Amino acid sequence: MRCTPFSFLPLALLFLLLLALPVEMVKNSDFKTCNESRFCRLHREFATNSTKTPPKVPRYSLNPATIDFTDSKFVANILDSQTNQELSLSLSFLNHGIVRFRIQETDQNSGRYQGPGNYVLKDGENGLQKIDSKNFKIEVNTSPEGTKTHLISFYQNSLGEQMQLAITESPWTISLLQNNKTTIEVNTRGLFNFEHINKKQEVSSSQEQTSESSESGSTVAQKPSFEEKFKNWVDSVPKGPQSFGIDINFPGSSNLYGIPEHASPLSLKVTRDDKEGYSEPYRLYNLDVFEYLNDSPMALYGSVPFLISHSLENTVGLFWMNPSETWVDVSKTQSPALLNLFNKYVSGSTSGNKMSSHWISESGVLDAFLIPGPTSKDVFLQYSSLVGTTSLPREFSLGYHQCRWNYLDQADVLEVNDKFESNKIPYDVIWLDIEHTDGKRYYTWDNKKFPDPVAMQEKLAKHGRKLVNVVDPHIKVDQDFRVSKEASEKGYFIKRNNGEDYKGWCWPGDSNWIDYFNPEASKWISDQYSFENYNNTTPALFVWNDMNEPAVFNGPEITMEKDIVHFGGIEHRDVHNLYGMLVQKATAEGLINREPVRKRPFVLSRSYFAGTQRYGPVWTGDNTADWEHLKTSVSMVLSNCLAGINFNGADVGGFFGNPNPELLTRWYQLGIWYPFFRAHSHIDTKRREPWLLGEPYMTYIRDAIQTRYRLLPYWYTLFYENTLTGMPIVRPMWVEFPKQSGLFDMYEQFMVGPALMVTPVLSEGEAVTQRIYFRSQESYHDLFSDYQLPGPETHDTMTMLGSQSVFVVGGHIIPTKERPRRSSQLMKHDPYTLTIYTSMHGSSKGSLYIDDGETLDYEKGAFIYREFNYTGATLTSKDGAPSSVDSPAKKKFIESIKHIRVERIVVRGMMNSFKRAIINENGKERSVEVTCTKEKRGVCTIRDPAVLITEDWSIRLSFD
Ligand code: NBV
Repeated sequence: MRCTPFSFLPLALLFLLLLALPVEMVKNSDFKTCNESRFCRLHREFATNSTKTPPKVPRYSLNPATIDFTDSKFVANILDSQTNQELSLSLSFLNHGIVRFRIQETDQNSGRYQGPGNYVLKDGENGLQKIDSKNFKIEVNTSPEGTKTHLISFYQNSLGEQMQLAITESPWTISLLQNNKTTIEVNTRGLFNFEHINKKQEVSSSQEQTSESSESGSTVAQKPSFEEKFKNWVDSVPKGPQSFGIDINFPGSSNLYGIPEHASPLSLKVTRDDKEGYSEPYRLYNLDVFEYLNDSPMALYGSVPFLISHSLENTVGLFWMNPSETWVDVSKTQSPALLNLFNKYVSGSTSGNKMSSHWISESGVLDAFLIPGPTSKDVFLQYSSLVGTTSLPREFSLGYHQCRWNYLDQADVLEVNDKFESNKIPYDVIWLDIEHTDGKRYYTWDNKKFPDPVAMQEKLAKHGRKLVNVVDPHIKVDQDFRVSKEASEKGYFIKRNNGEDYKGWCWPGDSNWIDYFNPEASKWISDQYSFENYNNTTPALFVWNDMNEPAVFNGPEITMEKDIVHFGGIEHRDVHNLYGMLVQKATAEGLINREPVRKRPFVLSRSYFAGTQRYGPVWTGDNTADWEHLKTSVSMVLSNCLAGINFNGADVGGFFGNPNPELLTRWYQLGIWYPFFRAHSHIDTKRREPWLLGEPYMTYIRDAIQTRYRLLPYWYTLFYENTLTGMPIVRPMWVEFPKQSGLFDMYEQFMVGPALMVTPVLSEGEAVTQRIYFRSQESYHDLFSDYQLPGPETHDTMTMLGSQSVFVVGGHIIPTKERPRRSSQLMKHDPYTLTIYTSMHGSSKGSLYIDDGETLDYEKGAFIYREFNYTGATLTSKDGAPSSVDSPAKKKFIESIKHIRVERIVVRGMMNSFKRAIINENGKERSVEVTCTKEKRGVCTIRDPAVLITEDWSIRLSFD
C-alpha cells in the first residue's frame, strides 16, 4: 500500500487515544492481576467461598495414627477428606523459640522443589539449631466438642514467659502461645488448600481444563494440559499445578509490616477492600516494572516474604521461605466462633479483632517460620539468626554516590569529579551506566569514550574515590565476544527444554543468561571480575548488577518463562525470586577474590530476596521525580530495613523526569538518611549535578551531604551493631516507641538508629509547616542548633528550604568527624568529636565502631568497639567488644589508629556551668578548660581533650 497523508490518520488517532488513556492502564496491563494468575484466583475464590459458607466438616485434619514427636520434631499426616490423599506436616523447634512448619506430599520425591534453604538460610539447612526437646512438656487435651489438642510447652521467651504450641487435630490448626496468650495462629480461618503435584496423571481431564479449551468448546485432549496463557504467552506447567495457600493470623494485632518490595505505605493495607485498602493482594514476584505506580500492591524488583505484626502487646513475625510467585492477602478479621471456643478452652481468653494474612504460593514446599518475638528486638534477632544480618559494607560506600545514565565519556567523568572538588562537595563514588560498554557487552569498555579507564580510575583513587560500572546479567549473543563464546561453549547458559541456550531480548539485542544454579557457571562468572578477565579495572572499581529479576524484554511480564529448566532440573517457576540474589552473590564473590588480600565487595543489586543483605545493597529502582515518590521512598526504605535489607536507598532526585530545584534539594535532605545514598537519573533527563542548580540550592545540598559525612562514624557503628542484633539501621518510630499506638502507621517521621529522629519535608513549599512528634518523656535536641524541646508533646514548626528537622533523643552520645573533606577516605585518620545529648536525668550512652573499612580482618578481631557513658558529670570510654580476640591482625590495626584522638567533647542540655575537665587516661590525671554557654540548658565544650580513641579513659567535669 502506498502511503498517503491519510493513511497516517488512524495511527495518529490511535496515538492520541493512547495518550488520553489513564497512564496506569497501559502499564498495569503488562503484569498479571490475581485473577489472571490461575493459582492466585483459585485460592482467593476458595477463601471467599469458605468464609461465606464455612464447611460443616473440615476438609483437612490430622490423621491421629500418624502423629509422632521425636527429636524436637512433631510430625503428622494431614488427611484431605475430599481426595483421601495425605500430606506430611512437620514442625521443628529452633533456637530462640522459632517454630518451623513444612507441608508437602508424603512422598518427598514427588518432584516438588525441596526448597531454597541452602541459598537463603545463612548457614544452610544444616546450620539450623534445634532446641533440645528433653525439657519439653506435652499434654493432649480433648475439648467438650471432641477436638483433640496437643499442647507442647517448649521454651521461655525473653520476658521469661512460657511458650507453647497448640496443635489441634480437626480442623488442623497451630497456635503459638506466650504467657497463655495466642500470638500467632495458623489455619484458624481454614484457608489451607493444597494442590497435589503430579495430579496431571491422576485426575480425569474433565476436572482440569485450560480456560482456552473450554472457551473454544473443543473436546479436551487425551493427555490433560495444564497450560496457562497470559497475553501471547503459554506456560506449559509441565509438572501440573502444585500451589498452596494458608492463613496466618495475629490475634490482637493492629498493624502488619514488611513483605517488600511494594510502593505502598509502611503499615500494610487490607487487600480485599477497595475502599479501605487495595482490591489486589500484595504480590511477590521479581519484576522490572517500568515507571512503577505509587500506592500499589503490585510486584516490583525484589521480594522478601517476611511479615511483622506489631501491637501494644507484642511483636511477632512470619518468614515464608518460598521463592516462587507468591501473593499475600491482608485483612482484619473477627475470630471465628470455633477459635473463640478453642481459645477459651486452651488459654482462658478470647481474641477479638486481629490482622490476618493469606499466603498463596505457586510451587515448592510450604515452608514457614513462626518468629515469636515477643519484642521487636527479639523479632529482628530471631529473623537474622535464620537469614543473616547485613554484611559490613566497605566504609566508602556509606558516603555519597553520584550516578547518571550516563556519564558520557572519560572527560565527562573527570570533569564531574573536578566540579565536586571545586564546589567543595564531598562524594565517594561516581557511576557508569550501560553506555560505557562496547555495544552493551558487559566486562568491556567503549574505547572511544573511555580511552584510558585505568588512568581515570587512578585519578579518582587519588582522593580515595571509586568507580562503579554496571554489569547486567544478560550476555550479548556474539561469537566474537569472549564472555559469550566461552559461556556458550562451556554450557553455562540457561537452556530451553530442547537443550538450546535460552535466548531473549534485552539491551544488547539477542542475549543469553548465565545459569547461576550451576555452581561451576556461577564460579566462572565470578572469575570474570578478576583484573585479568575484566580488562582495565583496578581495585577502585566496583559493580552494579541491574536487570537481574531477570528482565527479559520479550518475555512474559518482562521476565523469564516459568517453564525454563535450570541446572539440576530446577524449574524457573520454583526459584524465580532467587535469581537476582544469586547474580549479586556471584559478583560479590568475584570481587572478594580478585585481590591477594580479600577485600569486602561492593555490589548494588536491583533484584533481591531474603538473604540478599549478606551480599550487598539494593535500591528501589526506577522511581519518578515527583513529591509522591519522594514520600513513598521513605516507606519503601523502611520496609526493606524491617525485612533485613538494611543497606538500601532510593534514587535521589527521582529516576524519571526532571525535579525542580526545590524537590531536588528536599530529596537530598531526605537521601542523606537512606542507608544507601545515591543520586541517579534517566538518560533523557536534564543534567542535575548539584552545582547546576545554582544558589542557594547548591549550598543547601552541600550542607546536607556534609551532614551525612559528619555522621559517618555513627552510621558505620549502626551497621556494625546490626551484625550483632539484626536491628534495622533506619527504623520506623514504633520500633523505638512500641507502646505509642499513634505512631504505628507513621513513616513520615522515622529513626536513624536509636538516637536520631528525622522528620523530612515531603511536600512542596519554600517554607513548610511540619508536625513533629516527640513521644517520650525525654529532651529532644535539634541536631543543627542548640535548641532543645521537652517531650512528650507535638510540636509544629516551620521548616525553610535551607533547613531540616532532625532531633537527637536525649540520652545518646553521637560520634562525628567534623572536618569537611572531599571523600570519606580522606577522613580516615581525622579526630573525633563526641556530642553528649543529655537525657532528662542528665545521663547518656553511645558507642563507636572502627575497623580498617575494607578488608575482612574484622573477622579476626581487627576492630575496636568503644562504649561511652556519661553519668554524674563524668564521661567514660571503655572497651565494649563482645569478645576480645588478641590476633596479630588486631594488633596491627590498633597500631594503625593509635594516634587518632578525640578533638572535642560537647555536652548539650547542661544545667550547670563547668569550668574544667579532669582527664584520667592510663592512670595519669590532667585538666583542660571547659567553656559553657550562659543559657539555662546550655552547651559546654571541652576543646581538644586529646584522649585517644583506642584507650580507656574518664573525663570529669568540675566547677572549679
Ligand atoms: O541501565 C539503564 C537503567 C538504569 O539507569 C536504571 O537505574 C535501572 O533501574 N536501567 C534500569 C534500564 C532502563 C530503564 C528504563
